Amino acid sequence: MPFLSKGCLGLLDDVEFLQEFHLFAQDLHLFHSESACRRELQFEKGKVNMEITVQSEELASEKLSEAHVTQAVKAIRVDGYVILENVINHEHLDILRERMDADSQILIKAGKWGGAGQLKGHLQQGPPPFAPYIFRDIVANPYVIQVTKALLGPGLYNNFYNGNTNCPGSTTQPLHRDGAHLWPDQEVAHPTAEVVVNISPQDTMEENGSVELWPGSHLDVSGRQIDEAHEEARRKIAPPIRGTAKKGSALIRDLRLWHRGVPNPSDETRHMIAMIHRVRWLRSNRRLKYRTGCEAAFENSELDHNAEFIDEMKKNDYLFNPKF
Ligand SMILES: O=C(O)CCC(=O)C(=O)O
Repeated sequence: MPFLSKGCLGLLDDVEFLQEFHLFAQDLHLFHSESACRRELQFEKGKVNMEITVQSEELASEKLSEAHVTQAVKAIRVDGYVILENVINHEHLDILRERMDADSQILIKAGKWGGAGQLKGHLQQGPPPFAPYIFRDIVANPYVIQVTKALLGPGLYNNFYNGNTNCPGSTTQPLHRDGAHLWPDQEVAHPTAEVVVNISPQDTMEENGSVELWPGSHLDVSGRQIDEAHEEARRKIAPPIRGTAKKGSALIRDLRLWHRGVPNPSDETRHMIAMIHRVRWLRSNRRLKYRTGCEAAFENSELDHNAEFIDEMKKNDYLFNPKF
């Protein structure tokens, strides 16, 4: 069983850990100076674009400009999310969408509702972890990794490859975060240590149930449960927006950002692949399983894919028994 990992899983010695933690602490300082500017940034909102369209020169060199990296990192730190547009080949997305549509029907037929609250109409649905459905511009997108590396530092690794499908007739999920703050009872939030990378194989918008996002809520240091009073108080500060994104985009969001699935009024399923990039020193016992034959998509990447390639995979196991 070959592994594709540079050894992220808790193998740091103490000195290395302290050095990295020191860098994180420096980041914390920078982060709070930036948070202090949050009001001004909101005031200037028209000028602070949460959506970055990757330009032809950047595509040619497979590298974002420094200005775009800075803008993306700042957007995630301050508002909790950014959308990189024009970074994924549409043909790849079409191939994936066709297969994922068919997979949704299998889960729907089995009544296997999932995601937050396990409500009817929402599926916890991962993309097929084998060729020909693994694409480098999805699992190892260089523009996404440039941003997540700038945010999380070298040695970052992926800890998730699954997703959420919002089906026609779905209802509203409970408002939630995908992960808590690393330390409980903080007075101020720590910098981003994990981000979710969401990629949809189609345009996402209100009309097909794009995810609801609550800007800036990743900095809210209250507990994991979000009750109605808290929701209403937050709405007055910064109301939710929708994760509207063109096909070919990647939405990168702080794991702590409040969000939820809302009704999909269309007659088509809306898929949303999810990966989770983590700072190197967060431990994980999980290795992500892919079937042998798709290794090339993961090679020469600055992201540690934390991947294990296996010869045998039971039919539909990735749909019914994803191991988180
Ligand atoms: O599908 C969506 O729009 C959001 C799903 C979600 O956040 C969840 O199930 O945890």
